[in-house]
Amino acid sequence: MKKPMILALAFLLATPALALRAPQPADFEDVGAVLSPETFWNGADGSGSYTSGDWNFANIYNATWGSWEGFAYSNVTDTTTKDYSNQYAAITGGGVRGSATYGVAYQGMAGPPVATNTTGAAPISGLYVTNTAYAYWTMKEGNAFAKKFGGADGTDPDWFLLTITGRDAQGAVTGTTEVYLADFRFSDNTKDYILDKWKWVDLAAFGSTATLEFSLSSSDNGDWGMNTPAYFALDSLNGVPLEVGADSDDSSGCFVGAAGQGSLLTTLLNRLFD
Ligand SMILES: [Ca+2]
Ligand SMILES: [Ca+2]
Repeated sequence: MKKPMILALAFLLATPALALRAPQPADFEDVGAVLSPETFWNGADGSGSYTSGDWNFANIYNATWGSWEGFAYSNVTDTTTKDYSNQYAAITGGGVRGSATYGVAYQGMAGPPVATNTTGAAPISGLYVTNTAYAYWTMKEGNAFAKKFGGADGTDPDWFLLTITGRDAQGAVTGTTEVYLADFRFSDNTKDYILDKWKWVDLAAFGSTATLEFSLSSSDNGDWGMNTPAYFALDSLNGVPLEVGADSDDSSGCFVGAAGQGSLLTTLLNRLFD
């Protein structure tokens, strides 16, 4: 482990342009600092977006209907209310590393929510994602609009998928990755899951990226589109992954392979200039 660390550090020191400005992750604590407990921001002020760290999160608010889409942020801790009234809650009941605030995304009529790096295209480490309580309980138990994942006998190969697409400043795709927020496709049903922890998604292989688009799809669809509530929660965008096993069910924080090299660099950058 030491040798690649030293090599990466040497590379950093030999590249002063890289070290001029520390990338600021979107941890949502900056915007969340003025939120009252158990509340959220959903764009009702008509501002059309918010910025946390280096990242701007687009929002569309409809004052006539009191509805929103794109990105909100929240410090709601209620993980047990199962319906739409609890649409701003992450199933974890809080943010990454015990933080209060996290982002909530909803894919509405305008299509996949988009986050934009306000500093332009820059290397990206990844982000944490999890389910919202509303989507989690809908998949777990079903409701009037959506099926219980797995079906009555638990064997239906249902899935709820988040597809993340990175683009450079010119709009060219820098990378695409898929994260299953729920996956019942395993023939061994004991492996079926609905994500209920923060999961690190490594995007280092995307390289220099200006925007991230988050698209949700599901195996459960009807005449009006997807039946599964089109929400997910996010935190620590372009931050540093926790040590494996801390509160992640994911092993992509390991320094393995080419993508790991990018993570290591970003990790060092963040640690050096935090
Ligand atoms: Ca946070
Ligand atoms: Ca299965």
